[in-house]
Amino acid sequence: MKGVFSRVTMVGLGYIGLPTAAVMASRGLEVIGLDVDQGAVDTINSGGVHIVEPDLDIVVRSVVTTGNLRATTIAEPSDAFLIAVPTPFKSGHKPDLSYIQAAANAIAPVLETGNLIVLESTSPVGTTEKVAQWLAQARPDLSFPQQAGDQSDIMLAYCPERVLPGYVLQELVNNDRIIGGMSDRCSQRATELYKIFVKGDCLPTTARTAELCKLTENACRDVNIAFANEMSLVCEELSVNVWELIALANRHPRVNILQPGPGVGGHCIAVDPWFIVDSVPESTQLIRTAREVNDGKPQHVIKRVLAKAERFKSPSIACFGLAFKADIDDLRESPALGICRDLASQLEGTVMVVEPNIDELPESLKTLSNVRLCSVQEALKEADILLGLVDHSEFRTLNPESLVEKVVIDTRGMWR
Ligand code: SAJ
Repeated sequence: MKGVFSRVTMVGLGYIGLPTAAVMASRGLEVIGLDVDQGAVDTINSGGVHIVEPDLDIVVRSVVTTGNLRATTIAEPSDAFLIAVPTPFKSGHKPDLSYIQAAANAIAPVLETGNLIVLESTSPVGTTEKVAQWLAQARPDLSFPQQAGDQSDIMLAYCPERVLPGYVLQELVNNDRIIGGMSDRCSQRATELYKIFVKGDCLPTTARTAELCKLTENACRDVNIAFANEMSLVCEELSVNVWELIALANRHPRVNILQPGPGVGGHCIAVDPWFIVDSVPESTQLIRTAREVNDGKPQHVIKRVLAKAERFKSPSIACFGLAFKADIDDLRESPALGICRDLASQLEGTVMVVEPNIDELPESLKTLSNVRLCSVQEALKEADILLGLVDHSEFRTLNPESLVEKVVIDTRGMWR
């Protein structure tokens, strides 16, 4: 049942916006995808996708063919506007809200009485209120919830995305959603929209609580990963196998330790906790320290590799994996990428990158003459040191015999 919504605009057609637009379109809504990237707009309008996510290509092709989804760079009137644009940080870990502000500016001229605006981008507490203020300045002819409460012409809510890359299409439908309306009517209207495609529960709250809830979820995961990473340092010093230790500790009914790795990557867990620290710096020692523990891990890995490399005259190091986690092609904030780059610039030798999910090296590695992309077989044949950075399925199933002659540093515990 579509009810009051027949046309919805998705602002931002990235890793969250495009799947959300496609899923809404597959439920019969007319969805307009608004993006500043003309290349992405053209790709989508021709039925293609510019990001990798299982089955997304099939859904996008289908909804573009039926005419339910089309992309544009120019805003059009709609019943609802969802905003899923990036919120990176600037220097000093300060949140950069410029993409959200640009999105608000883009839709302001086409807003009409009765419209709903939902912010999905991960944001510091108070951002939805800021969006409402920007829009009120741009459209003094309309009333907003901070002025008119439940009677406002325009309704605003914050509803964080919570999907896991690799499982986006399932999680978009099945996960529970937090709906933080700026008034009760805003929450009700946003719930009506999400109920068109969400099977999970829609849980109403305030916009500020919803904003902090999203940051809390990712900060919680970051702190837990930091604990695992710290234990991996402890284990190295005490000659204990951290993977065995964690597996055994997790047999306690109330212990559930996550897995250590070469650092925490991606555009969420490595970024979002800073938004809490930036808002309340005096009260966030644990969250800040966890960030520092996780951010310190790549340097620790580099030191270990360089120490092992000393015994070779011109060592070749095969780095297994470049993505920020297993079985995806996303290199954003990837610790593996930074490790490969720093190793290549500090090493008198060669870095062989094995990354089955990409066809060419990213710019930051292309410019280094001692780095090349190669196959698993080449790496196993030629490299002196095998460095496991990402536990892609292709690497987890390697024959253990192919590793025995080599110096192996496995940051993911995949070759135990
Ligand atoms: N990692 C570890 N050890 C672990 C788990 C993860 O080192 O035990 C590393 C990964 O290798 C990766 C990083 O942490 O480098 C982040 O990976 P992730 O799988 O924990 O999370 P993301 O960034 O892919 O997605 C997270 C999810 N948040 C939570 O699980 C609380 C997802 O639900 C959010 O929607 C997403 O952030 C987001 O967009 O905010």
